[in-house]
Amino acid sequence: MFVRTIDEIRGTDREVFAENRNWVSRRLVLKNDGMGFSFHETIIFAGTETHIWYKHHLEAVYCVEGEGEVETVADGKIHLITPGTLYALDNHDEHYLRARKDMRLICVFNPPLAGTEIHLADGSYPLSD
Ligand code: 9YT
Repeated sequence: MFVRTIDEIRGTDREVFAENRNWVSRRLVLKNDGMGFSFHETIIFAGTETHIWYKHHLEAVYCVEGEGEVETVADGKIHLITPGTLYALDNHDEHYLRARKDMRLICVFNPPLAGTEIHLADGSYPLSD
């Protein structure tokens, strides 16, 4: 087994900032850990809107702090995100993520991220191989 803390990850290549500084992702479990998923703590900064469309990944997102909303593009539905709420992108759903307060989110990706991915212009991450 292994044990890791967020504090160990700060300032390493497992800490990735969005190019537009909308969020920071601290990646506790990655592909080369061999778990079959990756596991991240992501802070979405207050006042930001991020277009996301994971065409190659499934993602589950669990809010532990803060407040925001997610809007699915296909139907325009807006879901409030507060601590204790999980949303699952089980259909590669294109969406907008907006934070009213800094949101602390626990995110799980299948397939796992390799580590250094940043969002492409279309809101996706590339497949790592
Ligand atoms: C919720 C979400 O997908 N935010 C973007 C960053 C992503 N969670 C990541 O790379 O950790």
